[in-house]
Amino acid sequence: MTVLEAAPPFVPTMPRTGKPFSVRMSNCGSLGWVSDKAGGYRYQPTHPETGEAWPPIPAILLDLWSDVASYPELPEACLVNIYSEQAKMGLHRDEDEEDFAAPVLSVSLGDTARFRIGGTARKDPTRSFDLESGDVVVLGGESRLVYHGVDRIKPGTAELGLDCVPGAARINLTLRRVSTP
Ligand code: MD3
Ligand code: FE
Repeated sequence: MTVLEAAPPFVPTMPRTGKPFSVRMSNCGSLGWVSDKAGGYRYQPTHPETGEAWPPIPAILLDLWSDVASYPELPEACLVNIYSEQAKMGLHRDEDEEDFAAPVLSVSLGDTARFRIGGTARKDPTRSFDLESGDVVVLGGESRLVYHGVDRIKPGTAELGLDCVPGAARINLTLRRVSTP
Protein backbone atom coordinates (compact mmCIF):
# COMPACT_ATOMS: atom_id res chain seq x y z
CA MET A 1 0.00 0.00 0.00
CA THR A 2 1.29 3.47 -0.86
CA VAL A 3 1.53 6.35 1.63
CA LEU A 4 -1.40 8.18 0.01
CA GLU A 5 -3.55 5.03 0.02
CA ALA A 6 -2.86 4.50 3.73
CA ALA A 7 -3.21 8.22 4.55
CA PRO A 8 -5.48 9.91 1.99
CA PRO A 9 -4.90 13.64 1.33
CA PHE A 10 -6.94 15.97 3.57
CA VAL A 11 -7.58 19.71 3.43
CA PRO A 12 -6.25 21.46 6.54
CA THR A 13 -8.12 24.52 7.82
CA MET A 14 -6.84 27.65 9.54
CA PRO A 15 -6.95 27.99 13.33
CA ARG A 16 -9.89 30.13 14.53
CA THR A 17 -11.24 31.08 11.04
CA GLY A 18 -11.57 27.57 9.61
CA LYS A 19 -10.53 28.88 6.16
CA PRO A 20 -9.34 25.93 4.05
CA PHE A 21 -5.76 25.72 2.80
CA SER A 22 -5.38 25.57 -1.00
CA VAL A 23 -2.73 22.87 -0.45
CA ARG A 24 -3.89 19.32 0.34
CA MET A 25 -1.75 17.35 2.77
CA SER A 26 -0.86 13.92 4.05
CA ASN A 27 1.91 12.60 6.29
CA CYS A 28 4.03 9.60 7.03
CA GLY A 29 6.12 8.91 10.11
CA SER A 30 5.33 8.57 13.81
CA LEU A 31 3.90 12.11 13.86
CA GLY A 32 2.08 14.16 11.22
CA TRP A 33 1.31 17.87 10.92
CA VAL A 34 -2.38 18.77 10.87
CA SER A 35 -4.45 21.93 11.34
CA ASP A 36 -8.11 22.67 11.92
CA LYS A 37 -10.33 25.42 13.28
CA ALA A 38 -10.72 23.90 16.75
CA GLY A 39 -7.27 22.48 17.40
CA GLY A 40 -4.94 24.75 15.39
CA TYR A 41 -1.52 23.76 14.07
CA ARG A 42 -0.14 20.62 15.72
CA TYR A 43 1.57 17.26 15.30
CA GLN A 44 -0.37 14.09 16.09
CA PRO A 45 0.18 10.34 15.61
CA THR A 46 -3.06 9.75 13.66
CA HIS A 47 -4.83 10.92 10.49
CA PRO A 48 -7.43 13.62 11.31
CA GLU A 49 -10.19 11.94 9.27
CA THR A 50 -9.50 8.19 9.32
CA GLY A 51 -8.07 8.10 12.86
CA GLU A 52 -5.43 5.62 11.64
CA ALA A 53 -1.73 5.83 12.48
CA TRP A 54 0.35 7.46 9.73
CA PRO A 55 2.23 4.94 7.54
CA PRO A 56 6.00 4.67 8.00
CA ILE A 57 8.43 7.00 6.21
CA PRO A 58 9.76 5.13 3.13
CA ALA A 59 13.35 3.91 3.46
CA ILE A 60 14.52 5.98 0.47
CA LEU A 61 13.61 9.16 2.39
CA LEU A 62 15.22 7.99 5.64
CA ASP A 63 18.37 7.24 3.61
CA LEU A 64 18.28 10.72 2.05
CA TRP A 65 17.97 12.27 5.52
CA SER A 66 20.91 10.18 6.80
CA ASP A 67 23.00 11.25 3.79
CA VAL A 68 22.38 15.02 3.87
CA ALA A 69 20.81 16.20 7.14
CA SER A 70 23.93 15.99 9.35
CA TYR A 71 21.73 15.18 12.34
CA PRO A 72 22.13 12.06 14.50
CA GLU A 73 18.42 11.22 14.98
CA LEU A 74 16.05 10.04 12.25
CA PRO A 75 13.08 12.23 11.24
CA GLU A 76 9.73 11.66 12.97
CA ALA A 77 7.49 13.44 10.47
CA CYS A 78 7.25 13.63 6.70
CA LEU A 79 4.65 16.17 5.59
CA VAL A 80 3.35 15.67 2.04
CA ASN A 81 2.16 18.96 0.51
CA ILE A 82 0.07 18.46 -2.64
CA TYR A 83 -0.23 21.58 -4.83
CA SER A 84 -2.77 21.96 -7.62
CA GLU A 85 -1.85 24.47 -10.36
CA GLN A 86 -3.72 27.16 -8.35
CA ALA A 87 -2.42 26.32 -4.86
CA LYS A 88 -0.09 28.53 -2.84
CA MET A 89 1.24 28.77 0.70
CA GLY A 90 1.37 32.05 2.59
CA LEU A 91 4.48 33.44 4.26
CA HIS A 92 5.09 31.58 7.56
CA ARG A 93 7.76 30.17 9.84
CA ASP A 94 7.99 26.49 10.77
CA GLU A 95 7.71 26.75 14.54
CA ASP A 96 5.39 23.94 15.60
CA GLU A 97 8.34 21.66 16.38
CA GLU A 98 10.03 21.40 19.75
CA ASP A 99 13.45 20.63 18.25
CA PHE A 100 14.73 23.68 16.31
CA ALA A 101 18.28 22.27 16.39
CA ALA A 102 17.28 19.65 13.82
CA PRO A 103 17.15 20.77 10.19
CA VAL A 104 14.11 20.55 7.93
CA LEU A 105 14.77 18.61 4.71
CA SER A 106 12.64 19.51 1.67
CA VAL A 107 12.21 17.54 -1.58
CA SER A 108 10.34 19.15 -4.51
CA LEU A 109 8.67 17.06 -7.23
CA GLY A 110 6.71 18.07 -10.33
CA ASP A 111 6.02 21.62 -11.48
CA THR A 112 8.35 24.46 -10.46
CA ALA A 113 7.29 26.63 -7.52
CA ARG A 114 8.04 30.34 -7.23
CA PHE A 115 9.29 30.40 -3.66
CA ARG A 116 9.79 33.44 -1.38
CA ILE A 117 12.09 33.68 1.63
CA GLY A 118 12.59 36.53 4.06
CA GLY A 119 14.31 36.83 7.42
CA THR A 120 13.48 35.82 10.95
CA ALA A 121 11.06 38.78 11.35
CA ARG A 122 7.89 39.00 9.24
CA LYS A 123 8.78 42.57 8.17
CA ASP A 124 12.24 41.60 6.83
CA PRO A 125 12.74 42.02 3.07
CA THR A 126 12.11 38.94 0.94
CA ARG A 127 13.76 37.39 -2.12
CA SER A 128 12.25 34.94 -4.59
CA PHE A 129 13.62 31.92 -6.38
CA ASP A 130 12.39 28.79 -8.10
CA LEU A 131 12.20 25.35 -6.52
CA GLU A 132 12.36 22.80 -9.33
CA SER A 133 11.54 19.12 -9.49
CA GLY A 134 14.32 17.16 -7.82
CA ASP A 135 15.55 20.05 -5.69
CA VAL A 136 16.55 18.97 -2.20
CA VAL A 137 16.99 21.77 0.36
CA VAL A 138 18.33 21.41 3.91
CA LEU A 139 17.14 24.21 6.20
CA GLY A 140 19.48 24.30 9.15
CA GLY A 141 20.99 26.89 11.43
CA GLU A 142 19.61 30.40 10.94
CA SER A 143 17.59 29.44 7.84
CA ARG A 144 15.54 27.00 9.95
CA LEU A 145 13.50 29.90 11.35
CA VAL A 146 13.13 32.30 8.42
CA TYR A 147 9.79 33.26 6.91
CA HIS A 148 9.00 31.49 3.63
CA GLY A 149 6.09 30.66 1.35
CA VAL A 150 5.05 29.53 -2.12
CA ASP A 151 3.71 32.39 -4.29
CA ARG A 152 2.67 30.28 -7.25
CA ILE A 153 3.11 27.11 -9.24
CA LYS A 154 4.35 27.31 -12.82
CA PRO A 155 2.01 24.89 -14.65
CA GLY A 156 3.49 22.55 -17.22
CA THR A 157 7.12 23.12 -16.20
CA ALA A 158 7.83 19.60 -14.99
CA GLU A 159 8.99 16.67 -17.05
CA LEU A 160 8.08 14.38 -14.17
CA GLY A 161 4.40 13.43 -14.40
CA LEU A 162 2.43 13.27 -11.15
CA ASP A 163 -0.52 11.50 -12.83
CA CYS A 164 -0.50 8.98 -9.98
CA VAL A 165 -1.86 11.71 -7.66
CA PRO A 166 -5.08 13.20 -9.06
CA GLY A 167 -5.02 17.01 -9.15
CA ALA A 168 -1.36 17.27 -8.20
CA ALA A 169 0.86 19.68 -10.16
CA ARG A 170 3.58 19.74 -7.50
CA ILE A 171 4.37 17.68 -4.41
CA ASN A 172 6.72 18.83 -1.69
CA LEU A 173 7.97 16.48 1.02
CA THR A 174 9.38 17.91 4.25
CA LEU A 175 11.15 15.69 6.74
CA ARG A 176 11.40 16.90 10.33
CA ARG A 177 12.28 16.11 13.88
CA VAL A 178 9.44 17.19 16.16
CA SER A 179 10.55 16.25 19.68
CA THR A 180 13.93 16.81 21.28
CA PRO A 181 15.97 13.59 21.56
C1 MD3 B 1 12.83 27.92 4.30
N1 MD3 B 1 6.57 23.89 2.51
O1 MD3 B 1 5.48 22.62 4.63
S1 MD3 B 1 9.52 23.47 1.53
C2 MD3 B 1 6.01 23.72 4.84
O2 MD3 B 1 7.22 23.94 -0.91
C3 MD3 B 1 6.56 24.49 3.70
O3 MD3 B 1 5.66 23.02 0.27
C4 MD3 B 1 7.04 24.58 1.34
O4 MD3 B 1 6.98 25.58 3.88
C5 MD3 B 1 6.63 23.79 0.14
O5 MD3 B 1 6.12 24.21 5.96
C6 MD3 B 1 8.49 24.86 1.36
C7 MD3 B 1 10.59 23.92 2.83
C8 MD3 B 1 11.54 25.01 2.53
C9 MD3 B 1 12.33 25.04 1.36
C10 MD3 B 1 13.28 26.03 1.19
C11 MD3 B 1 13.45 27.01 2.16
C12 MD3 B 1 11.71 25.96 3.48
C13 MD3 B 1 12.65 26.97 3.32
C14 MD3 B 1 14.43 28.02 2.02
C15 MD3 B 1 14.59 28.94 3.02
C16 MD3 B 1 13.78 28.90 4.14
FE1 FE C 1 7.25 25.93 5.95
